[in-house]
Amino acid sequence: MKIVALAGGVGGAKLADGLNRIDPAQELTLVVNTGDDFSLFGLHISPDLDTVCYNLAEIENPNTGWGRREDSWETISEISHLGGPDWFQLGNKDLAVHLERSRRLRAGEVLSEITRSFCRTWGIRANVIPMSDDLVPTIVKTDEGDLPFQDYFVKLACRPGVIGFEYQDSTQAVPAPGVLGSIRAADLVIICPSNPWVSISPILAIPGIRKELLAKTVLAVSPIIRGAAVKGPAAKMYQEMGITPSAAAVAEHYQEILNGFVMDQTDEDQAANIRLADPGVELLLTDSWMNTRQDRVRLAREVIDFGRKIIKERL
Ligand code: FO1
Repeated sequence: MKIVALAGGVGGAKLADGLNRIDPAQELTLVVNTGDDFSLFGLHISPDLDTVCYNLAEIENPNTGWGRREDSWETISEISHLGGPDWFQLGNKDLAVHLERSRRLRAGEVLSEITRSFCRTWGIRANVIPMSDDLVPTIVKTDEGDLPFQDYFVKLACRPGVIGFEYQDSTQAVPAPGVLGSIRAADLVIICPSNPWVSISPILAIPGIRKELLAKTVLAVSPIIRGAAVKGPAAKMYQEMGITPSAAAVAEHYQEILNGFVMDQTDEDQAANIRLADPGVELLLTDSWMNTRQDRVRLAREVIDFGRKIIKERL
């Protein structure tokens, strides 16, 4: 089966990893958020691309989910000692990736080519593509003003109250080569349990992507369980924008493009609301926690089986 998954952040990377490990192998393309890309020390940093790739290559830091396993911190410590910016924790191995990516960008390669080359080196089976080779920085509109995403997320630890989001320059951006084609050819599109506002909406803001999805069987997995985000500020964001954080709120977020929705079995009380708001959407209630690598594969398998069932019914 040809599968496209949209992903960003640690939750998204976990399911992407599960989908990549399924046996027998599926033809998997991962379209990854780059709205959180930013520049530091003159380097181009792509945290979500790296988080997805590190998880697929099993070289991720298992404690944080982002950054590298068994990394060391001499460079950032020395920068800190010199009075430089030390708010974004860059390990030495991770820094090598940003240095080499930035060198290649300056030499004229585009992000999607560089990503393909890195994935070959890391032995990654799936086709990993950034949503765009163009810069589309996410701006968080807050009660303390407009903030670049990493300033809001890391420097200010998500403290400012969120008013809204801007996916800057998205209207002029072009999907990276292979994004639209892989969606067009896909049997199933899976929206990973990533933050809807800052991981998935930036992808949907790239011209052409949403339109392609309307013609597809699309499933989303809720990153919110019992009103709280599994990781990160998604629930806080919903709350501050006046929406009760819930699986139902996530389903509503994607309503226009959704055929199926996967939510945690402990959220059964949400099911009726979702069915009422969108009678066309099919629901799968399951254990959606991914604490171990086996959990990732189990959930990925369940999501794919659910997708197969919906595809059959839609024929
Ligand atoms: N997140 C943090 O909360 N603090 C950090 O210092 C930090 C460093 C970092 C370095 C490399 C990388 O690839 C990711 C890193 N992240 C850090 C995570 C990142 O900011 C977020 O996970 C994403 O941008 C949101 O999906």
